[in-house]
This record gives sequence, structure tokens and C-alpha cells, in this order.
Amino acid sequence: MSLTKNANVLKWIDEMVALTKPDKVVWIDGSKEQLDQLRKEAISTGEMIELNQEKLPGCLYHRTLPNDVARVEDRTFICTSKKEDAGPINNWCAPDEMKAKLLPMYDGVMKGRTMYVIPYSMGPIGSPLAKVGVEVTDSIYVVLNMSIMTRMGKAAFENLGDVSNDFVRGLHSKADVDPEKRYIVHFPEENTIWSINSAYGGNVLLGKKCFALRIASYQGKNEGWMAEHMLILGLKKPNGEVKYITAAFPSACGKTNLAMLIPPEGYKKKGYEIFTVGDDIAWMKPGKDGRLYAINPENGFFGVAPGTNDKSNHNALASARKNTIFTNVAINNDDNTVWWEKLDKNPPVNATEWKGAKVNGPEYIAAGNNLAHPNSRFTAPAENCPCISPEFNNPEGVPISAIIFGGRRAKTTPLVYQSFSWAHGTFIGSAVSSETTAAATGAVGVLRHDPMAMKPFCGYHMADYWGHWLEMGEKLGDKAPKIFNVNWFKQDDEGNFIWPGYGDNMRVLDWIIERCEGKADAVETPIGYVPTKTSINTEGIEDEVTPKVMDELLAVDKDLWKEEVAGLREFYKQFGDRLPKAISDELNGLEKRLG
Ligand code: OXD
Ligand code: MN
Repeated sequence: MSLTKNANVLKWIDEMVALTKPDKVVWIDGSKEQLDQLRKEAISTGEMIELNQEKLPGCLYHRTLPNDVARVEDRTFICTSKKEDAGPINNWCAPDEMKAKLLPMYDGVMKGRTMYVIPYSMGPIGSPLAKVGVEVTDSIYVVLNMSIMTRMGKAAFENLGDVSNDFVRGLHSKADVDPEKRYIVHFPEENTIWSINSAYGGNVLLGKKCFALRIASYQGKNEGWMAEHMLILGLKKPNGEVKYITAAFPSACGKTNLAMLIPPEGYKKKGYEIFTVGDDIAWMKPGKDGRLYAINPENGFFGVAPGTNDKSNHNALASARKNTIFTNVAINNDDNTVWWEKLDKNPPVNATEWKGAKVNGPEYIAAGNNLAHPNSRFTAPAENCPCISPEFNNPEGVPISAIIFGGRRAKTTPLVYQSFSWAHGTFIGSAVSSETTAAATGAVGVLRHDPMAMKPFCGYHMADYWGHWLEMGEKLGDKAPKIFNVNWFKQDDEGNFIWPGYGDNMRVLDWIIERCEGKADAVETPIGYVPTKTSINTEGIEDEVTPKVMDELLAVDKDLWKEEVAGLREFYKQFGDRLPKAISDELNGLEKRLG
């Protein structure tokens, strides 16, 4: 039975049914009974494995095919009617041509299968910043993940009403999970996403990267708001005041860890606390008071498991102890629990590795293998997070004081610096580059430009996107958040990280908030305001972060920066005359200051 009278939805569902020809159509109402039933069904077919229900209540395990373990950027397309609107760093195809290619693949693809119709809201239901999507899929794994990652079910339709056409249409079929026919396709002008031949999260949970970043960035440009690849955190000060920060880092560079940071002892004692609003995506819009407000459109965390442990992210681990779906991690067969690299120092002897083979964990690792896939994931409900913000469901969002950019850089980029202005901050965001990670297929550890951490996620021309940033800055004026850049990954000549990171990143957040309040000290350098040698609090880590190490962390090496400028000049060339003048002015200004 359909859950809505909205004629636009009903017409589109009819079309999708006529195209994919499922045996059965099931509307997902979001009820516990229905989800329990689907869990049972997925366990009975082997699609999901039930984990130890005493140690991990409500937790399930899923394994994807070895050819389907990460986002496929080379098969991801932005199909705008004009090629130039997709820009030089998106794959583009004319909408008609792409449809002509994909329609035969979708034709009858759900024969013998059930089509699940998933209504969902990105953002708290009733929020002026929230938006509705409907995903049809032939995968229970998708339904169960969407039930964690979004506000899913009947209530989302109530938000849409009976007449609105403002919903994003997502069509997914795992088809034959054939990598040669895998496509993740966006039609921003039609609010439409088509995904086929994948069953891996980032390619199939269409509310996430496809809607909340690619389609939403396009909507945001047209409607005067911003969709960003950013975490959102609240920093509570000893006086009880909470300041909110967003931060954009490329995939698998520690957004989830920063969002759930536990402050060092000294800070805790003084009364500092960190609250998580979001770990991956922020939608931001000017509020009535002229400040920039952010919501997290998601309702859960799709986090990278390897590297997550009690020290790196206690709160993420705690979030993934119940009602969580694990994908492509290893199983400890002794007690039917999960394991991944760096969870602890005791890989299970009686293990099943991520592809499904029974192995001796320690021996398997010693032979150079991974027990869990490097991009294996946990899908955990936000409500499980011990430090979830009391404002998580606030429909108005939270006011942002600071925006942070960052990436993995062994050299060049100091621990932290502040931009001179919003335009300079936009330039800094446009200039982000980072060493690649396992979140996408392709080589790992290669330096690539990843502007605002949005390279794989911007749904339109990247230079126009920078133009939109500049316009937003003009609109916000002196109420605009201050913009910073951080680098937790600086290395010495032997390749050791020289900043402790994790909880100690609190020290940098502290400096950032104090800068916003006009308190902390900084020196003006050619690249921006860098902390003075003593303005980052190192109490408790003086042995590790000696004054000499701090010098290295804060160094601005002019020769390396001149190379950076040359690299950027080359990078910007592809944007031609669509590159905003303010960005090239900033680059010229930097070059001049470097002398
Ligand atoms: C993610 C990603 O899954 O950025 O969040 O790849
Ligand atoms: Mn991400």
C-alpha cells in the first residue's frame, strides 16, 4: 500500500515499476515491525549475518563482493544538459545519452525481486533546512542502512505533503553487481540519481554522497545555501558557552575522529567538552540573525572501521556496540563478534577475513594481508553516540563560528593557520590537496587536489562552486565564520608523525575558538595567521611536542610554498575563465607575499 497521496511521487514510482518490473513493491513505513521482518528475511537468505546478540545487540554483518568495496569515482557521472556546467573535474555525459545507455540495463532488472520504496528526510523532519528523498532499491541491505543513516519512513512523506514536487528521486538496483556495468549517475537538473551494479554503501545509500552532497550542492547554489563535506562539532567552554565548528577533510582523514574527540585530561578538568552534531556532511544556511547555521542531514555514521579504537575514537566504538551494521570487517568466530586492523593488538586466531575465508588472524596478517578491508565500515545510529549534541535534532541547526579545511600533508602545511578573510579562506579551501585513501578505488597515498574535500562530491562546475562560496561570504559579511586550515599529518624526515593528533587536536580547536574571540596570539605570515610559538597549549605533552617540534609544526617554508603556488597555478588552468577573479587574486597575492 502506498504511503502518500502525492501525485508526483506516485507517478514516478509507477514509472520505476514499469521500468524495472519487480515481482513485488514494498513501501517502507519505518516501523520496527517491518524492519524486524526485513532483518529476519536478510538473515535467512544469508545477505546479512546476525552477530553475537549479547555482546553486540541488534548488530548485523554484511559482506560485499571483492570488486565492490569503495566508491567508484571513475564511474560516477554528473549529467547536466551542458557539459560546461559539470566542469572539468566531474565525469560528464549528456542526460539523453546516459539514459539511452542505462535504460536497457534497468529494463526488467527487478524481475523475481522486490522493489523497496524508501521515503526519507535528510535533516530533522520539519526543519526548514531538511529535504525529502525517495529511493527505490532491490536491496534489503540498503533499506536497513538507510533506516540508520536517515529519518526514514512515513514521516518523511508527511513533510513533503500531497502536492510538492521537491523530492529527490533515487533509483538503485544491484543488478548483477557487474563492475563493468557499474554506474553512479546524477541528473542535478531533474533531482534524480541512478545507481546500478553496486551494493557498496557510498554508491547505493543514495541519501548520502549522491543526494546530500552532489545534488544538494547544486540545489544550494540555486537556493542560497551550502552543502559541504564537513563534520560539525560543538565545543563547550568552562563557562558553559558552546561554540560550533565545521571541518572539511577528504575521505578517511579523520572527520569522524575529530567530531567525537575526547579532550585531554587538563581540558576535561577545566570543564571543556566536545559534542558531535555530524561527522561527514553539513548543510548550512544564513539564519534570521545573519549568522551561518548548520544541520547534519544524516541520522547515523557510516564510519571507516580500521584504525578506530579506544584511543583514536572511544565514542565511535561506543556508538557501534548496538543496532549497527558492519560491512567488510573481519569476524571473530570464537564469539561471533567483529575485528578490524588497529581495533586492538589481538587479531582473532579463529577468524573469517573480509572476503569470507576462514583464517588464522595473526598468521594471515603476518603474511601481509588485511583481515578487514581498509575501507570496511560501521553504520551506527547517531543516537548511540555518547557525546551526541543536545542540538542534534534542532530544526534550526547550530550557529557556526569557525570553518576548518585540512588534508594529509607530510610537509608544507603547518599544524594550523587562519585565513586573512573569507575570500582568502575560500582560496585556502580551493587549494586543499591530500594524499589519497582507501575510501575510493585507485592508488592510495598519492597527492591530489581535493578542493574543500569536495572533489568527488561537487555536483556542478567547481569554479562556479567557489564563486558560490564567495557570494555566501559577501552575504554573511562580518557575521561570516572565520576560516582556518589544519594538518594533523606533518612528518619528520624519517616519516614519523610529529603531532600526536586525536584528543590532542583539542589544543588546536582551543586556539581556533580563541582566535574567533580575538584572544589567542598569532603571527602574520605569507600564508595566513600562524600561532605564535607558545600560543598552542602543550601542557601535558611537553615531552613529545618540544619547542623544537612546535617550530617544525608551525614552520612556513617559503620554497615549499612556492612549489605549492606553481602546482596551484597549473591546477587552476583547467577552470579557464570560469575561475573567479578573487581566487586568482588570492593566488597572486600569496605569490607576492612569498617574495
Ligand atoms: C565517506 C567518504 O564514506 O567520504 O564518507 O568516502
Ligand atoms: Mn565522507
